[in-house]
Amino acid sequence: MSRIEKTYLSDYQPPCYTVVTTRLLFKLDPVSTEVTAEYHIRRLDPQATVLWLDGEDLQLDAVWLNGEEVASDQWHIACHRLGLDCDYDETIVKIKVRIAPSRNTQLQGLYMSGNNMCTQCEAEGFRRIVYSIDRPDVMSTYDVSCIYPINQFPNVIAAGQLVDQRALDNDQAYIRFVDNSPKSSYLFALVAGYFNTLTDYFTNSSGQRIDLKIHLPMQYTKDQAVFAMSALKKSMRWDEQVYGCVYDLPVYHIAAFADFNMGAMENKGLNIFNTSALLTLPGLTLDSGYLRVLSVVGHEFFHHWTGNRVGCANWFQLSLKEGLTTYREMRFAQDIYGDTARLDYIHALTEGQFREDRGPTAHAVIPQSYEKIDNFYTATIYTKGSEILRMLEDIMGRDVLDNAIQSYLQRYDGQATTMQSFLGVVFEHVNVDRHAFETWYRQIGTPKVILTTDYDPQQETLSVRVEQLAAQAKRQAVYEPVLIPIKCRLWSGMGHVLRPHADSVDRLQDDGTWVISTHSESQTFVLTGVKDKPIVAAFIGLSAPVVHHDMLSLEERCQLLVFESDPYVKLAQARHIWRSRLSTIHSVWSDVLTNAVSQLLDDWEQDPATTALVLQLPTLKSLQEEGGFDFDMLTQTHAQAEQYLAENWQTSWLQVFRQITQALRGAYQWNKKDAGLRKLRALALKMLVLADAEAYVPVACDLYDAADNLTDQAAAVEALLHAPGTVLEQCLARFQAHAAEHELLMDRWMYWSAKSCRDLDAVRCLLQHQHFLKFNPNRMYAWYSGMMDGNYGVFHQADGQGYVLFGQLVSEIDAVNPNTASRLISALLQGQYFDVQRQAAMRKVIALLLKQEGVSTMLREKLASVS
Ligand code: HT7
Ligand code: ZN
Repeated sequence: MSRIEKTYLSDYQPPCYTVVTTRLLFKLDPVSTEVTAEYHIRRLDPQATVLWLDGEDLQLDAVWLNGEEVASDQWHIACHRLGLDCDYDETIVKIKVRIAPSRNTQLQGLYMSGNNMCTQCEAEGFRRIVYSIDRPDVMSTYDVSCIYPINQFPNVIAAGQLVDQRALDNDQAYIRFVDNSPKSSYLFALVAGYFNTLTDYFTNSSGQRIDLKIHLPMQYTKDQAVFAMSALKKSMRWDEQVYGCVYDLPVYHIAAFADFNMGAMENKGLNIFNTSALLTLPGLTLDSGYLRVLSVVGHEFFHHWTGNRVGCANWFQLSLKEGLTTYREMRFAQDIYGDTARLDYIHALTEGQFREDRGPTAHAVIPQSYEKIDNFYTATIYTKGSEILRMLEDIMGRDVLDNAIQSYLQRYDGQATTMQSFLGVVFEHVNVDRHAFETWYRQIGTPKVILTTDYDPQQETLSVRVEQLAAQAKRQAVYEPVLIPIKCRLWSGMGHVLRPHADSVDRLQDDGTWVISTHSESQTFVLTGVKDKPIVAAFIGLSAPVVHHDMLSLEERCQLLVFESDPYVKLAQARHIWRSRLSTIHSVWSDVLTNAVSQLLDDWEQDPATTALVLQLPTLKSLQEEGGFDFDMLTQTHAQAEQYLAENWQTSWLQVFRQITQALRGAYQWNKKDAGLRKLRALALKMLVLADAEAYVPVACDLYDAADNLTDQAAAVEALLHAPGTVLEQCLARFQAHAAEHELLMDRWMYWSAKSCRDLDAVRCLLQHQHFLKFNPNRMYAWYSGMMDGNYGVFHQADGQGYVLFGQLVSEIDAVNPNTASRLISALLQGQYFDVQRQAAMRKVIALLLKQEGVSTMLREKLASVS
């Protein structure tokens, strides 16, 4: 049984010893790599006499203290820690261990990806390489040498300056890198193998030349890294211009691997990427994938300042680097791609983070305790952390916020710090209720905001009453109000913007938007100068991470769908409409809704991407896991409503399809305009196939045949998912044949195959497929997303057999890679929204997994959250 040990924020103590310099020598060998670490240790706490070093899965060979070998009976190893008596102010500790990269299937520490070697040290992976003080507030310089078989690993790269490289006897070689700016151990990185390297350079604002190198395993051609390289250069320039953050190391390496637990890792000077977050080609990458690569490349680069140069004192502060970097990434994506990029972050919040808050693993942005910090790389830490900062844009203005962030970076450069320090700087720039703002970081759960309005035509005043409470009142006994900015715009019933008097609101803008900020449980704002009875478009741009309710009628919601230009308001209203209409078996449709749909389809050219999102029904998963539905009934009404949407507007869908096809003539280009058109055309095609399969399946097949890009192929396949007969199977077989060329295409094939399984036997069959690679995270997430996006009904079939099958799979994966298992399991943790029969079946599987011998700490922590 793995250890059960919690770490508490309240127990945090600064380190007793720190590491001044780290010298590492690797003798690289996939089967048995020898690692020697020599640390210059400095005592910080004069009372300390025992130096504790972290280590996991290491074979300890020898230890030296100030040049003297320590006899093995003097080592104390307990609970993954090595204790050494060390009653000195300055000490040189040398440690030799052996590790086995080829047996490291967890993908944490030093491991093999194919024939190449790479590292992943965040959060606590460095201790799987060598005994170390593996905590983020210990920062040291690194001097890294490697002896390696030159034929097996012709390229070996670590961060820092290359200071020596030579051939040795017996086909061995030696290389040495020195990184003199202190960094935390989780930022250490090393890669080795055969690479195709794309090179370029960037001249920073101080005139210094930075060499840029993207290293790809040999099976990938360099053209697949060209887009990422241009994204890197854009992020470097952008960070200089917006935040004054200059990159000043002589080289910036990126290496990509197909086996990686997350999207990418910001190791200082040597980022490591999942191939799925780096490689692009039109035939390989969806439109959404290009935006993801742009954002992830930016994100990792922005960590150079927010995370690497200014770090976290402990892992409870994870959102200090991840929330802030996600916020900067979003700003970058919006500046480069356009404001529509915001929609992805809104989606991550409302679909990912809100769901997390509703489930058993809900936690605060600054959690109070954890068992495995790896379980806390969550939507709450990243997305909610970012959205909390984004609120400050509407409270204090972007420029003031940017200045505050810059001051923080200057003040704490080279240090590992806390959220408190960051907020301390922010509150030097703005005068708001600090307590109510900081509550966002401590309190678990999504706030719910209820808006009620009262218009007085005589006085021309609008009273807006704002109440806030816990969205999940049952789970949150005490709710503390938080600071919430609400950005709004008023519409007349005729579609004109109504402007209140500027002195009755904050930040009244030319576009008619304004802000009210509340920090109490209930507050009423009185707006003056409102000339007509208004419809309030509230939370424009999603100005706070809350769920909100208003008292609008269906007619008013439909008016907002048509009048309002803000995509979030449109989406929120559409979601509200679909949700409330689908919750009854009575007719979903009414005249006002029908007219609004017609109008949106007539005006599709205004904003094709948002039109597609508004007219796409929310997924079964998203509706069910918000609560309030009988699953079997929802499945039925959802299918009926979609069918009606397809059939009733068949002529409009066809017109949209034809007009867009006309507009998209010419070779594929990734840009906002074309991507929006492709998105809406994909929906139109799906609707046409639903409405009349006989007529439109051939149209989908033609699109597939003619496509010069994956996005259009995807549009065809997604439409064919609704076709009767074997046409989809044939199409997928063709896709599979060419997907063999690239594992990212095989991931896509796996996604569609999982989506298209019509029963559990088909799922079982897929699990036996040669390309169902249980131990490759990308392949497993592809399968999982396919199941959840398109096959939710099979997974949740009433007899619970879907859960049993899934439980077995997760258990097998856990034995090899707990990180993947722990991420996949979340599907089983949302039982509370299902009927008792399904709930019981989920619990049974959870109980079984918990009892299993050898269940990992990561998975157990998640399972145990369902109590
Ligand atoms: N900071 C990176 C975190 C990360 C990670 C964490 C746990 C296990 C594997 C991991 N790979 C990368 C990602 C980022 O936010 O940039
Ligand atoms: Zn990050």
